[in-house]
Amino acid sequence: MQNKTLITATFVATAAMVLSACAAPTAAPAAKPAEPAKPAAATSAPAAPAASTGKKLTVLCTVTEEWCAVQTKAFEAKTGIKTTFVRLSSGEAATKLRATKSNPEYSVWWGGPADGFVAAKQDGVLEAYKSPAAAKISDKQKDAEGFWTGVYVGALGICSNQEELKKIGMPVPTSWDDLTSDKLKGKFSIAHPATSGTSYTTVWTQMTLNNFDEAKTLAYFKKLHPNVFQYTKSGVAPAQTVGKGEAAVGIVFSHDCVAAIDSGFKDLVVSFPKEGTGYEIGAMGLVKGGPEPVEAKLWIDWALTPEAQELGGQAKAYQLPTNPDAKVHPRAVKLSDIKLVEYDFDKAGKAKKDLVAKFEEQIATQPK
Ligand code: S7P
Repeated sequence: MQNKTLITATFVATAAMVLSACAAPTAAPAAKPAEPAKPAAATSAPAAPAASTGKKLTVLCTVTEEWCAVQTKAFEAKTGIKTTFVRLSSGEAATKLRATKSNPEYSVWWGGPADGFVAAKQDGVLEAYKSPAAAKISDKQKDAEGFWTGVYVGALGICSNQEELKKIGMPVPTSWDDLTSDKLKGKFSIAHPATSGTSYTTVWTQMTLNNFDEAKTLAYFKKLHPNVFQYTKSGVAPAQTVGKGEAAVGIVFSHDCVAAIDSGFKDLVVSFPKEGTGYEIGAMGLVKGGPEPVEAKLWIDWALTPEAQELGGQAKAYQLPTNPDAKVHPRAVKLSDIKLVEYDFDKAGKAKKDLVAKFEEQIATQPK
């Protein structure tokens, strides 16, 4: 059930949608991708493990620290497996997995856009595991060979600080072009695609909008570059930067801007580019040769249950669940309300290494 009193969704003149702290989604639908879970029938039987192996598990975790903590604590309570996590952004996690390929430190990688998992599969750091619980997940939201399985879905949005926009005399941006406005010089926040899966989703969204023309895509980021206040490592960070007024506008997954609003940054507002926006399937995968394979498989089984997928709200993580039996949080942004690009995760993942290298060469090196 959507709580219609919490999130604003107003169509502005340009037909892009704006969300802020005060009212409810009312927007008309646009393009539809793999629409994830519907509000739940609360009765599905979880495929979660009942007994403890008496062992431990360290999760390589790419969602927010807060959500990693909620999820690992719940898994430990459910299974008795002592569960800790290390939080790394998508690009950093992939680098870590490649660097430790001959002696892996982690057994499961949980969270972050699926294209990062496609790239990791190519790098040979993941192992196929088709969880019985994955039968519930749409074929569009999992790898056919079982190298990754989707756990949540969310769309990129523009996160703006209304007070900062007033100071520079700019309305809430509603297009990708608006982000290149001179008024935003030094006032735009974005993560770097080498470290951040969110940022790579932005790069691939531009690739899609530019008909897979790399030169045009990189030209867009060159034009945007003078506006960039700072390339952050993590994809979530721009919501904080903009919330604090250090920048006026940022690009993040829209749920991260909604979470920032709920954390007290009340001047923030979410809008969506009228040309269409990109989205993620947040995924997980078994690490090849990891030290805790039994526990890692139990994690994957459990993470696909409605019980596990409904925990995000406790950490202000409002992504849409992939299990159709899981309840959708009232603060979640429905994909049917937004115009989305046709995002090809496989193609995006396979192009990632090359495209990120070109971004580093031609636009900016990654933050240290
Ligand atoms: O949990 C919030 C969330 O935005 O974090 C992931 C995001 O890509 C962060 O990782 P990066 O630092 O690599 O960008 C998303 O998958 C997720 O929705």
